Amino acid sequence: MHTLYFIPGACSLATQAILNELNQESTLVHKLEADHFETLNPAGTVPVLVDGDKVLNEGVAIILHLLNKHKNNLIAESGDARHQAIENMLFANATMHPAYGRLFFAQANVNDAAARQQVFDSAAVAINKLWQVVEAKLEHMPYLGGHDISPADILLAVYSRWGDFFPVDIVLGPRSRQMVDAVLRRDSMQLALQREEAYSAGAAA
Ligand SMILES: N[C@@H](CCC(=O)N[C@@H](CS)C(=O)NCC(=O)O)C(=O)O
Repeated sequence: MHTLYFIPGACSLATQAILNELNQESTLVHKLEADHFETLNPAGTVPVLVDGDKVLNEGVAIILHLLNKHKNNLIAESGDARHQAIENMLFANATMHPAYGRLFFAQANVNDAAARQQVFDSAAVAINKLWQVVEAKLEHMPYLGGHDISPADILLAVYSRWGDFFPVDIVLGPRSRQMVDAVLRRDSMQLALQREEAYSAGAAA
């Protein structure tokens, strides 16, 4: 049994989708409802996963922990294909995620509207450039992992939803759009979204 600390729509959504892909049960706890969240993750970020007596931080490390533990078709067991899958996960988590992070940072910290829009626009240029990198990676295959979905596809699909919160034009190429839509339609993601919604509805009731 796992406990996943989350924020609705945040990158913890990818962790939950992966738990669902692996048919692993999880209890969700909103970060703001956790007792002393900083003892679970001093950095203050989600996802945090508690798996038995282990407290795990950092999205990619959490996903690798789950993939090592549970048999799956999401990542190759060894060799170049595994290396490529990890590289793609880090491209998503350490390159694309921070690029979107600039939008959230500007929203929270730049008070002057014109200056804020300028930061939004520059961030969007950088994000669009990275989506072009994804588009190139998908030239010969539907997913970053090849014919089948991989963890990096799930991470990128979650981040792709964040552009909607800001007055920016984030442009995904047609192959990236197709990949993202396929990931968002999957049962694992639909269930994750429904559980986040149900949690929020329960909290509001
Ligand atoms: N590299 C970290 C990034 C985590 C991160 O930035 N999470 C964001 C949400 S996507 C967060 O928790 N921000 C703090 C907050 O919103 O309270 C990871 O993958 O775990």
